[in-house]
Formats: sequence, structure tokens, C-alpha cells
Amino acid sequence: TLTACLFDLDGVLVDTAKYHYIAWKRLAGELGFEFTEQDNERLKGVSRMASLDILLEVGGVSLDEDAKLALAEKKNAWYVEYISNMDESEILPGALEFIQALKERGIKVALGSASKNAMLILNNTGLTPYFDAIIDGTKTSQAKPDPEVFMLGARELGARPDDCVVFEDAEAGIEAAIRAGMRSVGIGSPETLGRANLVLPSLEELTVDRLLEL
Ligand code: B16
Ligand code: MG
Repeated sequence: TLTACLFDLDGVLVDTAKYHYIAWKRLAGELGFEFTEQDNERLKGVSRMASLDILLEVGGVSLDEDAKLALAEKKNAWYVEYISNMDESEILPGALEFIQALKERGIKVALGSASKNAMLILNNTGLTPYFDAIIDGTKTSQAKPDPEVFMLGARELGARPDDCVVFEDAEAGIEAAIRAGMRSVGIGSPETLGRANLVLPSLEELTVDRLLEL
């Protein structure tokens, strides 16, 4: 059976990767190196500090922990400024309609995101009221591919892992779902998300009936 759906945020419900990118690129610029869109692909679904480590590796820069914390804070301040202007027009195609259809069928909905800024994004896009549980980077101690974020979501919804489906755009997120004992739908390309039970370009292509067949 299917009683609960757990959604990743960036890349599934909204495209905040573009704002992360301009903030990281700005930081790289200050540090004196280029950071390309292709480099940015490696940051998707990855925590803030792990993202910074990848960025510094790209630039060939090594710093102590205090300097890294200061840079992460600087990047985040820019990022928060960028996402402060988001509104409901930035919800990805089909996402809101799909969540509404789930709720009409009595299926519970949770967020499972690595972001510590998830509440700001959900509030600005008007998505907050649709969630029965919200698990974000402020509530977890282990990053995906650790299953913690999805296990916490299922627990808060009172759902068994095998009654849950996870929606993810990152390979580490699909891995987390598998480790949690949940089914998953990959949003993106089958090349990277091949381990998901189903891979689609966006939520626009999905109906609740098709999901129930998984
Ligand atoms: P923050 P998700 C992730 O969101 C992003 O994909 C990733 O690029 C970002 O570094 C991470 O959140 C942490 O975000 O700096 O706002 O805490 O895909 O897990 O919804
Ligand atoms: Mg994501």
C-alpha cells in the first residue's frame, strides 16, 4: 500500500539550485577562481559544508575550519537574499497539482530536504500548508545518502517505510530512500537516477494512479 509521499525540495518542488549556483559562483569569484555550471551539478542534494569542500577543491584552495565556516555563512547570506524574492510562480511544473491530488486521495505528504532554509522557501512559495510533516537540514544530523531524513519523516507521519514513496532529483537521495526501505521516484535523467523505481523528467508526467502501481 501507499500511505505517504516524501518530497525533496530543491530539484523536485522548486529550482533553488540556480540561486545556490550564483551565490557559490560569487564566492569563488571573491576567492579568485571560476566555478562553472557543470561544477555546480556536484553540489545538488549535498549539504552546505560539503558543498563548500567541493568548491574549494575545484579552486585548489585549502583553509582551516573557522575560515570555512565564515565562507559558508557569507555564501548563505547571499543565497538567503536571492531566495527572499521567490514566490509561487517558482514552483516546478506539476508539483502543486500532484501534491493536491495526493491529499485528495488521503495520502500524507512530508518534506525531506537537506536545506536549512527550507521553511523560507516553503513560506515564500505558499507550499507550507500542504505538508503534514517537514524534515529539513535543521532537524537532521546525517546527510543523504544516510536515510535519516526520510526515516524521521515517516516516523512523524506514522507511516511504515514500505508504505512510503520518496521523490528525489539527486542520486544520494535515491540511495537514502533505498536504505530507508522505501520506493522512490527520480525526477531528472535515468542516467543518474537509474536505481529509482520510476524516473520522470518532472512531476507533470505523473498521476496518483500510476504511482499506486509502483
Ligand atoms: P542550505 P535539497 C539541498 O536541498 C540542495 O540541493 C543543496 O545544493 C544544498 O547545498 C543543500 O540543500 C543545503 O542547503 O545551504 O540552504 O542549508 O535538494 O535537499 O532540498
Ligand atoms: Mg534535491
